[in-house]
Amino acid sequence: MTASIGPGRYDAVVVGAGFAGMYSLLRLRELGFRSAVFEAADDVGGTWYWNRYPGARCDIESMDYSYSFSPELQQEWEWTERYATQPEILRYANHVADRFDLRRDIQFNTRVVGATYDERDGVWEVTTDRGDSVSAQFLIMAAGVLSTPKLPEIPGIESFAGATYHTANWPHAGVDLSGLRVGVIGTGSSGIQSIPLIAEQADHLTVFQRTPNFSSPALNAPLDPTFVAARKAGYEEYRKAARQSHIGVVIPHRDDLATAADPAEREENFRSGWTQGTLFGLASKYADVLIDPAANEYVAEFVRERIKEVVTDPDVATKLAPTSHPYGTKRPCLDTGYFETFNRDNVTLVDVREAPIVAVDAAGLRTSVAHYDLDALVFATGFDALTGPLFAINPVGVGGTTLREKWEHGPRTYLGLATAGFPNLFTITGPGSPSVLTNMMMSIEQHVEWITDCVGAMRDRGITTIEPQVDAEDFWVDHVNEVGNMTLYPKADSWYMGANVPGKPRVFLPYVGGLEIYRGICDDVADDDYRGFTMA
Ligand code: NA7
Repeated sequence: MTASIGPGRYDAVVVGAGFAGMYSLLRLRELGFRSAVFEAADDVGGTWYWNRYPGARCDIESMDYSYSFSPELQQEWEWTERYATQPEILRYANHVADRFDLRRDIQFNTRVVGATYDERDGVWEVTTDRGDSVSAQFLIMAAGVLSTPKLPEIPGIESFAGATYHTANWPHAGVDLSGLRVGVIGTGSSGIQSIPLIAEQADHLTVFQRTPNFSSPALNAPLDPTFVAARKAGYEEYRKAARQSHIGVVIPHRDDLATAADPAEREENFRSGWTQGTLFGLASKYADVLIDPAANEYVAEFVRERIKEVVTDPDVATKLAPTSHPYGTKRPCLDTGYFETFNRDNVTLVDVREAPIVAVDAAGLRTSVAHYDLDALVFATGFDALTGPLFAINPVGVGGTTLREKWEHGPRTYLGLATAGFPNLFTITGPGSPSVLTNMMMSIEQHVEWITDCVGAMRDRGITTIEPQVDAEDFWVDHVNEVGNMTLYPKADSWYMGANVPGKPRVFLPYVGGLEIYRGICDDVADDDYRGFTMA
């Protein structure tokens, strides 16, 4: 059953029915709040609804990347692989929607296009692309962080005679690329996951790489039933530890420094990290990898050596070996046969840093030195991350100020949850929260629980509005920047820094202090009568 949201007044409007929106709805319902959820897609799943490109898969392990709030849910659901594929995660999202009967409050095929705060009545007026207009006391932005796909700024894209695809908007019926000359632009996670499978299908694949990325083998495999049984037996304890961990996944804490380590021992450690097949296997071996350039270089060189071992053509191997950013400062990737793909006869790597892309034309793509004839072009070019989905709605707050105007020089939030001048508006895993630096499921649960506890407490105390104080927000923005600047992250032109979108302010968007520290701060704020917020 799906909803048709009628006009009128709601306690809360939730934007988006991905994992953040679904859990928000469930918690609001438990509070007895009358809630309406709008979702642009025709079903639940958010990121996992849209990103259907070949090879799309989570790179946090399935038994971590799943809700922990319901012991029954986590016991009954059976993941089949260590790293779940997009279809399996989407099946899980659908199972959750059915199990908790969520669809009756979700209106699909409906994009929220505007939200204006009515100061007189203290409500948000929310409008959609289908002409709905509803008002709500609370507005919860669960619109995702990697949900505004970005095309490259290349002249002539519209003139291309073949088919074009963005990895984040992949046709639901799938795409048959067999027999075609395919070009892929982009070598982030989406490119690195899809390129090996596209290469198997295409007659010829040309990969246009601007920045080589660090990637390590995922070592994906079917889940071992003994491991699953043991994890399920201790799931509650494991989840407790994950909630109190730095990244929302339980990994050993280390104080040792790579720069102080014995070289043989360091090599040994990196080899063991490499064979873990996890995103953090290498960076977590030493405490200084993301802080000290010398320590980072040890990891970077280790990965470059592995690439050179796999790729048979030394020129291609050199081009694939990242040297322009420290390890981990762009999201590292987990792959299945990515570097091996460049040993295939039907795959060509084009370094577009060396020979920049000039234009797309009807027949293909032109760089400064050559023309590549193509039948299909795949954009694995990423997203306007974190702020893009919020600016697409561009809420209008107190005094008619838009979020875009307020965040002109970079996002300003208190705890990554709310922003002054926009009362009763909450963001989930937005800027200033640990968000994309963590297992998103753990961050989503923490945010949703904090927000719903807050609005429940407000109702119980007869409080109608909550809004951050400007000095508390200033303090948080400074703190987020300060800890970000203690790391090597700002050294890369990454989407974490907003660097992939022309004109976007160069600001480190997520909070790198760690989920456990962040959770403690949020709990303290709530326990201290929502310190830093004005409640009226
Ligand atoms: P990413 O990680 O932002 O990757 C986008 C890729 O596209 C990256 O290699 C970019 O190169 C490349 N790109 C973007 N624009 C261009 C142009 N104009 N020319 C050439 N190359 C270009 O997006 P993904 O979808 O792969 O992954 C996003 C996140 O999803 C990922 O980090 C995980 O958290 C899951 P650049 O590096 O900017 O030089």
